Amino acid sequence: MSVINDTIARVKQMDRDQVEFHQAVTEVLETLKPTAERHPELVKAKIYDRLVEPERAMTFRVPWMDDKGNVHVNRGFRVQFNNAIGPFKGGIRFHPSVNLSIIKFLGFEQIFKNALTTLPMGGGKGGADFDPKGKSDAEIMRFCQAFMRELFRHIGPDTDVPAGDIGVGGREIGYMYGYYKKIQNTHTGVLTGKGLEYGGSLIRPEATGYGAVYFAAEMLATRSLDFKNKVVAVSGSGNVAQYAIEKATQMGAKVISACDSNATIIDEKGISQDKCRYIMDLKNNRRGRISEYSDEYSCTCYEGENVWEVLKKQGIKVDIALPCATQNELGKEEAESLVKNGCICVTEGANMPSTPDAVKIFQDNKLLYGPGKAANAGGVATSGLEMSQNSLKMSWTREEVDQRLLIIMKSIHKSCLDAAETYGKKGDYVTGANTAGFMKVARAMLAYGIV
Ligand code: NDP
Ligand code: 2IT
Repeated sequence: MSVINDTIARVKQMDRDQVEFHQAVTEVLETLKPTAERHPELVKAKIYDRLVEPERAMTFRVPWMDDKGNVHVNRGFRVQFNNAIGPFKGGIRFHPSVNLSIIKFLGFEQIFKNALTTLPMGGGKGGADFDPKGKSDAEIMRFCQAFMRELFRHIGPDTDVPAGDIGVGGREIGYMYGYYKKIQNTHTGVLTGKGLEYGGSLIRPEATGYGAVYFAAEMLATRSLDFKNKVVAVSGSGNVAQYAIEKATQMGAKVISACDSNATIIDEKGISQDKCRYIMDLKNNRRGRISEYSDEYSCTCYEGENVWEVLKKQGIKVDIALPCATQNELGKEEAESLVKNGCICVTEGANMPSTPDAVKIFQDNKLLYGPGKAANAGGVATSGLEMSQNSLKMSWTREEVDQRLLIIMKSIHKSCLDAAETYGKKGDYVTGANTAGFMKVARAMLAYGIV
């Protein structure tokens, strides 16, 4: 479909160096070609060209002072991508690799993800090229305050509602929300992922990891399979990975891996609930390295390699793979090795963790493959539930929120399969997720006219 090809070509030409953004746009738009054939009204209204252009993209200076009195300057970002179906919504990432391309890819993915959740949320993303590693609490606080000193003017509970992502968890949200409240003198649901004492929702910390496992369970059920006695590989050891490990283990699986940016641990005995709590304490309280796990539990540790590289090199077999670390962590050769070793299901807790070549290998070999924008939507869905509770000035119980999360994940799974079938790609979760998310947003954009 030439309209779609033209849009992809335009993005590549206009935003030449934004490789991650090109990757996300190409992956989504390629699967949307049938929508352009069936809905000439979308083509006429230039919905595809409008979709790839953010409503607005801000970059800003973030000056801050370290404990020794040295001044540093970082670059902050907020990309407000699309608010057709609700306020802009999406996380904030603090990582030295952050640039406009990465924030745009994440914001673009967020549009479709948020539409899939069934809740009224548009897509956005933000962050800074700040490295939280090795910083004191006071330095983190000063950075968060400096970041919010500019961000506050762009956000609001009905305008744009940020949350966490890589490098931004409960501590950072606390510092950012506290500063927003101070300078705006309002107590609103302007950030999600807040602490329970000041408007947070139960289950929000667990939601992305739990949701990804609920989604994987739905995928497995289509082949009459489940997590019981399955060997599972999880990558990462942060928020998403921790709760994916916990939930998969609760469902009867044996999770054998975790990693951080320095090393991978392989624990053939399985990461039990106790060991998972050790990882949570290590990463969230002591801010240590995953290699310490191998000293504590005498298992193997591979320095300088991620989970997928280790599985390939060591020829380790897993039934289910849950990439939960970062974008493009799982490449072609690692995908080939997973397939060769009998992996049946890959469900993404992270955003775009599999490269396009890897995705093709999963699909060609008929693996169950659940793309991040569907499988990890439980996090933002529960952020949506946090917004609802803030508006109602109420808080729901743990069981109530968990039940709603489960229902939402099942509904996303069904929407993906239904849309895939409607658009001639039965069982293809990539087409399903992109198309179902897109059609909701596109119909809203059409209703508004040319704005
Ligand atoms: P965290 O910062 O809590 O954890 C990230 C983890 O990934 C850390 O263990 C980190 O290691 C590891 N990691 C980062 N980069 C690399 C790398 N290059 N190689 C190996 N390991 C790496 O972030 P989250 O768990 O929140 O996010 C993980 C993924 O999930 C991201 O893709 C994020 O966008 C996505 N996501 C997050 C949601 C949320 O609610 N938090 C919701 C939906 C998706 P180290 O400790 O060394 O930095
Ligand atoms: O990628 C994501 O969906 C997130 N980082 C969570 C966003 C949110 O607003 O909860």
